[in-house]
Amino acid sequence: MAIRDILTYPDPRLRKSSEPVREFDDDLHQLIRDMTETMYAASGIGLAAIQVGVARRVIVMDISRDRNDLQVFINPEVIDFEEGQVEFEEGCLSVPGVNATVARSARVIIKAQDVSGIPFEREADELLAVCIQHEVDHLNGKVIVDYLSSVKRDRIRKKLKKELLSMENQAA
Ligand code: GNR
Ligand code: NI
Repeated sequence: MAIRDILTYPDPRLRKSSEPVREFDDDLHQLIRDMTETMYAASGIGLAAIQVGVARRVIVMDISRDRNDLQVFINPEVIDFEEGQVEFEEGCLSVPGVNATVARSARVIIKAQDVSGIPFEREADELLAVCIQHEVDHLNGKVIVDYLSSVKRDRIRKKLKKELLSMENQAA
């Protein structure tokens, strides 16, 4: 297992739309193990593959308090958005130090495949519904700053770009 680097906004790779998984092979399972380790190491509740630079439709998630309830969704789709919205203050491991209040469906039906490719459906509400919609956004190249005004988004982009440059200069 290995902890992988998490890409940060405005890295252009975070804008890519991820491709469906077709082969449920060792490579996929290795990716899932690395994503899981990376998510736990970063104290996140979810991670999409594109956040570690892999443009595949893979999500890992653990919203449990004890951090012992891993959920994996391959090729997830929201097949039904039920009525009613929730507003939640969201964070993102790819946009460090930023919170954005996002309104999303309070209850959704998810269709996905498990690590072996077996399809399943489940209903999600509360934090699970918020998190899965956040992760599906990543698979479609969308990040939480897109829910902010363009003025705020620009400010965040400049700040994070500057931080990234100073980190690169320190490393050099
Ligand atoms: O760790 C995370 N916390 C979080 C909090 C509120 C709403 C969504 C999230 S997901 C985020 C991890 C992450 O960036 N996943 O893509
Ligand atoms: Ni995120």
